[in-house]
Amino acid sequence: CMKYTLVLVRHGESTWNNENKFTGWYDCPLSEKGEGEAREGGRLLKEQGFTFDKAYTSTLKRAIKTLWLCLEELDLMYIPIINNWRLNERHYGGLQGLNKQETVDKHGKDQVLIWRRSYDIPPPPCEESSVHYPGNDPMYRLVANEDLPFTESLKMTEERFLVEWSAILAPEILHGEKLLIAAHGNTLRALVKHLDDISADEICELNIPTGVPLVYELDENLKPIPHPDAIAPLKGRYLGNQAAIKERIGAVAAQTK
Ligand code: DG2
Repeated sequence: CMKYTLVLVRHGESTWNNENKFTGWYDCPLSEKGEGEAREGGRLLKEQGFTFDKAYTSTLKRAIKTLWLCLEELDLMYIPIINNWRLNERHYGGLQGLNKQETVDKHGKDQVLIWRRSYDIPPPPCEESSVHYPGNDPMYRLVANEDLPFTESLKMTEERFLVEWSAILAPEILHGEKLLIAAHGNTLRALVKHLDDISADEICELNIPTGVPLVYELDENLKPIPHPDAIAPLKGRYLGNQAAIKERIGAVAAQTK
């Protein structure tokens, strides 16, 4: 039987999503369209009667703002928000700031697909002197140096996210707290890979749309209970118009043609 509800949301469209640039840990804001998507996500949750006790997000403003807009629509601005770098997007290394389509033109579609979607092959690293190296950003002043990435594969992202998941989030869910997680395309791919037990091969095909709440019902072992509206290999369901959501999933895949 259904025991716990967990809701995940990828931030709304960011300015760099809109410009089709590899973003990773770069801290760009939401685009105007992205703010609208975030509000719409909050409205859907409100409409369907969801409520939350606590929210988790990254240290990046596109996810934080998405959470704020969702909570405003839900009239839940009072709940505690925890910001943690372990929920940050996968670090895109030396690709951060490059245009995705131009990178395809230069390195070929297959190579770029490996960088975007393979499980354990990281993109090329950034330089230590680069603005993209988190060691040069005061935001990460208190994070141990050995935790700061020069680049990350999905596997590395999963490992550092699961530290926080296992130590903090999973116990809170088991304790009965209703959590809302606002994060990123690849951190959410990492989390659902873990929850839904998706293989390294299958995860390459999985794209997550911006601003759409993804609802999981979990059993007493935090295993997802398959929902009839779930789009395989996910067991959780997206809220909203299913045809429109499928189109938006396709648009994420089509960022590199
Ligand atoms: C995108 C995901 O991250 O890009 O880093 O460019 O979710 O924060 O917009 P997000 C980025 P892809 O892995 O889909 O290329």
